[in-house]
Amino acid sequence: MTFDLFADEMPRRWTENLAPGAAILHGYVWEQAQTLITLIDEITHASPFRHMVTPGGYTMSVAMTNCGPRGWVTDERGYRYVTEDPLTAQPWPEMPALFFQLATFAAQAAGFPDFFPDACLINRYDVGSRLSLHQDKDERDFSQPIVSFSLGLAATFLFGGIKRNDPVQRLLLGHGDVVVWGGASRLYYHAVQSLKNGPLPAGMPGAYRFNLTFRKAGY
Ligand SMILES: O=C(O)CCC(=O)C(=O)O
Ligand SMILES: [Mn+2]
Repeated sequence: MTFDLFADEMPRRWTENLAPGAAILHGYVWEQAQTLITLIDEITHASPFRHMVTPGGYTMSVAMTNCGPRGWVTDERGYRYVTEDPLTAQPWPEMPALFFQLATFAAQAAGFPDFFPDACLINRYDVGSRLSLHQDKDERDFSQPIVSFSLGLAATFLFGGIKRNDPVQRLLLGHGDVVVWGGASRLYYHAVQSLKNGPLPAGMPGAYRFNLTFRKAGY
């Protein structure tokens, strides 16, 4: 068996509970992955990936864009959600119906039946890109979970606790995996370790990992 075959083998669907309110739905969007990748390509024709700058002046190694009514941005003025892409001065591209549907189904499967995302942040990790330990706390409605899809190269996801220095679980997220965290773990710290090269699933335009996080910004 070659690595390429391994990358394209249909994974077993199973749920791994991480903490109260948090779970990995392994393989949950594997069957729709190629369509999701095509939709990401369409979105990024209208609102391209870009490397945003943190308020501290650091250029993020992860390239980002958004779709949906709200989009997460960072610049020297801070972190926030905005309705227009600052790069194009146009509204963010619409959230594809398939994105919305899969995100709400995944939330439901993880115990959050009323999820209604109004924002989808799309991250692109190149080999070597990473995301340092943080909380998702720029949303106004913490009763709604975060739903996160992984596509492409596998990554090590660190899932901690409510305090920055709580111990972290190291979890491998592969093509088609979904993580949901809400309820008691909605504000748990998390990170993505520096992306390594590895088996690339079919349909990926390059040696990347895409991550979609669905959020209820609630602005
Ligand atoms: O890439 C991931 O798996 C997590 C992304 C994330 O935490 C974020 O965009 O806030
Ligand atoms: Mn996050």
